[in-house]
Amino acid sequence: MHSTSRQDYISVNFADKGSGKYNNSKQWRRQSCLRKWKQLSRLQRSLILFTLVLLLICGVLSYPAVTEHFKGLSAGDEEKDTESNRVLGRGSPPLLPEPVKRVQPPLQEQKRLPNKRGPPILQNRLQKKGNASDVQVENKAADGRKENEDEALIRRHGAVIDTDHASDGTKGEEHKKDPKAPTDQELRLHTDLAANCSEAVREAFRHAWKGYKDFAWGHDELRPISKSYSEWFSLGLTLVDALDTMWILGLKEEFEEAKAWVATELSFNKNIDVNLFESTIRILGGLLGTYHLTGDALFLDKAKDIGSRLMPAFNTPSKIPYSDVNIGKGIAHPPRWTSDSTVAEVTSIQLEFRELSRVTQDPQYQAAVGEVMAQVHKLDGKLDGLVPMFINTNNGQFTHQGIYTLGARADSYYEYLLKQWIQGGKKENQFVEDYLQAIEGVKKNMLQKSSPNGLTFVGELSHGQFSPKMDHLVCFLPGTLALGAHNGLPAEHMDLAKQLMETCYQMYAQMETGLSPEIVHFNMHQGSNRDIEVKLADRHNLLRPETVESLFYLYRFTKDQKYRDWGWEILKNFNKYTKVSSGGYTSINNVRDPDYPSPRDKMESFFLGETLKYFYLLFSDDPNLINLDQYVFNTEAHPLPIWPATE
Ligand code: DMJ
Repeated sequence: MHSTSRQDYISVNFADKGSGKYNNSKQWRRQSCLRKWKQLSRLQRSLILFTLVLLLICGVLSYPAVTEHFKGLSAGDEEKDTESNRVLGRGSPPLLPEPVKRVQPPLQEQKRLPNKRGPPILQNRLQKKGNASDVQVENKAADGRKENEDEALIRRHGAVIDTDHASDGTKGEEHKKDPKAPTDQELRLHTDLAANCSEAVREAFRHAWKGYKDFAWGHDELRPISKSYSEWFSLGLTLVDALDTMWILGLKEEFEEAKAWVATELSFNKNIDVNLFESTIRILGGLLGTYHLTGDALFLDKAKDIGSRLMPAFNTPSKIPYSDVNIGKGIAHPPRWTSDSTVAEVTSIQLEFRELSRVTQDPQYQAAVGEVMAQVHKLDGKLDGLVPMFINTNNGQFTHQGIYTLGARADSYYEYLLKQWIQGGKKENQFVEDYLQAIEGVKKNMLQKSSPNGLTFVGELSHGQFSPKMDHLVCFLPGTLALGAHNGLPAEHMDLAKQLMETCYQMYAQMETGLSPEIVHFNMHQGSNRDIEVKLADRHNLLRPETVESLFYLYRFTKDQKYRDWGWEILKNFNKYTKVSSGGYTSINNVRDPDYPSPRDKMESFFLGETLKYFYLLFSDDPNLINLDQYVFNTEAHPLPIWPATE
């Protein structure tokens, strides 16, 4: 039935073929051709065949639709590779996506691509909200509003690009001259985007502050999930750590209420044990930084008070300070289980005490911390300038020798070598010599590349054995290297800074939440299919600042927009996975589970003191907002002045 209605190519053809009539003359022609072909010599046949094949190839290639088709296919393949690079971090280079204008796949699809991270700012702004932790309870209304603003910005950006490439002859010419140079409009747009990002940081700060104010006012740390607080030193740690951040962000109201608390409530005359390093970098550093920004003597008085109360820590047989001091009783002691102090702790209090001496004209502070540096400089047990993690307060010798890391317990030793040199006007050569030697030591002993994508990373060394383990804390290093290069140290330090910056970014981008774990392990074996592994116990994120800090330095010195894009992406993910609706942000247990990142119920003071400050400075277009030729940041992001040449 069906076939009769389509008789033109079914019924008729089959019938003719079956009867044999239709092909009679054709058959005869074929037979005669065959006879002629057989009469030809083998050489003649080969020549004919060769010519026919050649003609066929030329014909195919000269047919535009076909070539376009093949070109299209290979372009598609390339795109696919780039896409899988984005998903799995595969291929080299580029490891990172180009800033394409592309709409994100729907949420369900995103879920199918769990590792998909990394699109820069414009692309990110199109990312759909959703699947945040059920506990964190995002501020949906605010997010919705932000998203609309973002999309409007993207549309405007799109318009700029399109206009430039379309009818405007002059702009077209400009593009021909230097296709990479941003147009004035694009520059204005970047400023516009940056202003919006800065506002997002201020919003994040206000949200964090609200939680602190509502549930932890005057206490050390907010516990945002349980709407309570925790004490460490009982000194309003978050408030003091955040003072200069509020000043820098222009949050006057918040600053004034915090200042009032400092004036009326902050007392160091308390029978409490504090950790020398932590209270120096957060409290002494915070007060000194705020004093310099505001000129308000209140903060200097408080700085003098805490500084002098910390001094008993240096009363040890070796002059290497104890880890803890009772600031009420004036008695210091090591931890109960050891007489060792941590190397990073005793060598990362110098910027603050040196500055305290300068502003008080009292040399005792600088002398005490200078003695520590002088001793550490002379000690045996270093490996190419790299220091072990512990030092004994009785004999002043390194202990637990043979273990080297740029992470916990050693990190800021290297940072403060460079920064003391900068703080003192680059005159104290010992510091920069030790720093340069240490960086050579890192390059020689600790630097490796991961597989399959060749991410440069800094591993650890244990008795000659290399371990491809890297703490998030190590991500201070790109920023420090860049700062050194900015101050005249080898340009190759900047190259290394850029490579490590990319690695630190990948530590975020390759996680399902887009947030870095505390510790990663890099694959070094050929044939591995991912560069970064995370052990179960290392999956937490404490809202740490190091990567954002380095992004800030890298952007300041290179003006490469990608560093802002990466920062924006990280900020978005902090908002998505760590923001608590009732106020505050929480550290999380599992950066690999976007459905339940598992809140730890703690907002560390450095989130306000450092992380949000560096975010803000990253997006600020004002190079004088903490000019890096006038200020040096302590390891808790408190700006201290670089000493004038006359001093
Ligand atoms: C901060 O207190 C400081 O940045 C310190 O140098 C390292 N640990 C935290 C942030 O991670």
